[in-house]
Amino acid sequence: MTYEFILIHRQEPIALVQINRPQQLNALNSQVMQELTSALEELDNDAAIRCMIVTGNERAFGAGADIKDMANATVVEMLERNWIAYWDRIKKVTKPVIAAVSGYAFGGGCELAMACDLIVASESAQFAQPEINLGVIPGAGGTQRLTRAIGKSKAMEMVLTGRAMSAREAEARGLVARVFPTEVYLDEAKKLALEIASKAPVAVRLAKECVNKAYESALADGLDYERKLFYFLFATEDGHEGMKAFVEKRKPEWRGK
Ligand code: DAK
Repeated sequence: MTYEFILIHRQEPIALVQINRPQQLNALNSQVMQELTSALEELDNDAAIRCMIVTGNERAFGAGADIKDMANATVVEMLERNWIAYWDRIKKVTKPVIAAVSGYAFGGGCELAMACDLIVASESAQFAQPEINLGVIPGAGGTQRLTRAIGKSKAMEMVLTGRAMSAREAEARGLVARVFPTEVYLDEAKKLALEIASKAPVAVRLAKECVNKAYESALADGLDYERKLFYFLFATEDGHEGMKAFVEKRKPEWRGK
C-alpha cells in the first residue's frame, strides 16, 4: 500500500510509523488516521516486526484532529465519518506500540499517544486536551485515558482549562514513561523498542494484553485474566526455554512458540 501522509521506516525487528503532514503540524484528518491504522495493522501481521513506534517530527507529534475539517461538520457527518473506529483498530494491534512524542501532542494527538502502549517523550513535548477552547470536549478517549493516567483532579484541570503539560510534568505524573533530550528521544525510543523486541514474543503479547486489561476492568476481573494468561504461558516453548536458560546460566533463545 502507498501512503501520502505517513512514512514507514523498517529497521527489523522494529518499525517506525511517522506522521508526515508537517505544514499542518500533523493535524489528523481521516486520511492520516486511515493510513496510520492500516500501516500498524500491516506491521502487526508482519512476522519480521516485533515492536512499532508511532512518531511525528520534532515540532509536532500531532496538533489534534483537523479543525478545518470539522469546523462546519454536522453531527450526522461526524457520526458517518466513524472516526472512533480508527482508535478501536489501534487498540486491536497485538504487538507493542510506543509513541515517541516531541512538540505538540494536542487533542487527538494526545489521544493518539495515549492509545499507544507507552509514551517516550522529548524534553520539548507538550501534552494537552484543548478541545474546551473550541467549545467541545475530547472525543477519542481523552477524558478517560488521561484520567486513568494522571488521576481525576489533574485530568479535570487539564480538560477544563485546556492547558498544556510539559514532558517533565507528564513523566512525573505517569503519563509518560521516559523523557530524553530532543536530539536523542527517537534513538532512545528505538533502543527501547529493540529491547522489547528481544523478549519472548508470546509473553510480550500477553503482557501487553494484561496491562491493558487493568485499564478496562475491575481489579478482580483483571487479576483473574492475568492468572489465566500466566498459566497459558506454561504451554509455550518460550516459557520453558526462559526458565531453563536461567537454571542453566545461559541466554534464552526465543522461538515465538
Ligand atoms: N487542525 C488543522 N490545522 C492545524 C491544527 C489543527 N488541529 N493545528 C495547527 N494547524 C495548522 C494551522 O492552522 C497553521 O496552518 P496555516 O495557517 O499555516 O495554513 C499551521 O498548522 C501552523 O499552526 P500555527 O501557525 O497555529 O502554529 P503555532 O506554532 O503558532 O501554534 C499550536 C501551534 C499547536 C499551539 C496551534 O496551532 C493550535 O492551537 N492548534 C490547535 C490545537 C487544538 O486545538 N487541537 C485540538 C483539535 S480538536 C472525534 C474524536 C476526537 C477528535 C475529533 C473527533 N470523533 C470521535 C469523531 C479530536 C478533536 C481534536 O483534536
